[in-house]
Amino acid sequence: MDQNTVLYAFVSLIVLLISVLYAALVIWSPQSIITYSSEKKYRCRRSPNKPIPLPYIDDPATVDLSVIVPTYNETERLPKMLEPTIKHILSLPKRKTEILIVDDGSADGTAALALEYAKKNSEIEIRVITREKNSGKGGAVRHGMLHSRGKRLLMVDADGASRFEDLELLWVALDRVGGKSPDHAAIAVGSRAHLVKTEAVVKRSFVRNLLMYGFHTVLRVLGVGHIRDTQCGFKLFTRKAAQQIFPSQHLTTWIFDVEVLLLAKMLSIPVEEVPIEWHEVPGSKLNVVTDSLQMLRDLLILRANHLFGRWKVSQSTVKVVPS
Ligand SMILES: Nc1nc2c(ncn2[C@@H]2O[C@H](COP(=O)(O)OP(=O)(O)O)[C@@H](O)[C@H]2O)c(=O)[nH]1
Ligand SMILES: *[C@@H]1O[C@H](CO)[C@@H](O)[C@H](O)[C@H]1NC(C)=O
Ligand SMILES: [Mg+2]
Repeated sequence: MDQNTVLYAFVSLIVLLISVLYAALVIWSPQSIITYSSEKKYRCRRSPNKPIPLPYIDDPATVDLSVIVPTYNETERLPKMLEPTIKHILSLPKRKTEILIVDDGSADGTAALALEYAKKNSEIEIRVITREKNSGKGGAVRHGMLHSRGKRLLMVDADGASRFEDLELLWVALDRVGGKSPDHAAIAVGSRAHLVKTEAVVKRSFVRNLLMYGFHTVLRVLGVGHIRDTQCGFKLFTRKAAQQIFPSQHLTTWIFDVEVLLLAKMLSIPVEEVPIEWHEVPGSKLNVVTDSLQMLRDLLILRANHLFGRWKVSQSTVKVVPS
C-alpha cells in the first residue's frame, strides 16, 4: 500500500467516527422543551379554579423576590418546608415576595395541597403552576424562572433541606457582586462544600461519597471545577441573569444545575458561592445508581453539544413574547 492510500483510509475512518458520534449525539440529546398552553397559567387564592395567564421573564419585574419551588410527589415534605419559608417572608414585609410552586405532574395531590396553602395565606401571593407531564426538576425550575415577576429569583427544594433564613446570606452576596443595580446579571449559590469534612456528609453512604468525588472530577473536565458545590438546591439569580440563562437551558434532569452554571460562565456572569446550612431530609427521589448514570450521560451530552456548537448561548435566544 502506498502512503496516500493509508492516509486516505485513516482520514475516512476519522470522518466516519465523527459522523457516528454526531448521529448518536443527535439521537441522545433531549428534544426541545415543550410548554403546553395550560402551563402558562397559574392558580392562586384569588382565583383557585380559573387559571390566570402568567407573565414572561422578559416583562419588567413587579415584585422584589420570586421563590420558585419545584415539586414532585411532595405532600409529605412540602408543608414542613413552606411553614418556615412563609414565616421568614412575613418577617420582611418591605420585600414584596411571591412563591411559585411548580408542580411537575405529581400524582399524590401536591398541587391541591399547595393551593390550600395559597388560600390560607392572604399576605403572600402563592401561585401554583401545574405541569401536564413530569419533566424533571430542571424542567420545573426553568419553567418557574421563565414565568416569575421578581427582581430576584430564588430556586429552593421542596424538602426543606436548606434553612430558608439563609436566603439573607445569598441576598448580601448578590449585592456584593453587583446585583444591586437592576440591569446587572449576577448569581449567588448556596454551597455545602464546607460540610464535606463534617458529620452531615461523612454519615452518608460510601457509595454516595465515592460518586461525589467521581462527579467532581468530571466537572473539572467540563469547565465548572471552579464551583465547589454545583448541585445545591438553593440559588439566587438577578432577573437579568435569569433572562440570559434560562431560555438557553436544554437539560431538564438532575444535572441542569451544571448547564446553568456553564451558561453563566459562557456569559461572564459572576457567581458567588455562599456556605449555607443543610441537613439531609429522608425521602429523596434521587436514585444513586440510575440517576448517577443518567447524570454522566447528560454531562457528556452537554459537553458534546457545546463542542459541536449545537447548543450555544446567544442573546437572540431570549425571545420576546408579546403579551
Ligand atoms: N419538578 C420536579 N421536581 C423534582 C423531581 N424530582 C425531584 N424534584 C424536586 O427536587 C427537589 C430535591 O429533590 P430530592 O428528592 O430531595 O433530591 P435530593 O435533595 O437531591 O436528594 C425537591 O424540591 C423535589 O420535589 C421531578 O421529577 N420534577
Ligand atoms: C409519584 O406518585 C405516584 C402515585 O402515588 C407513583 O405512581 C409514582 O411512582 C411516584 N413517583 C415517584 C418518583 O415517587
Ligand atoms: Mg433533598
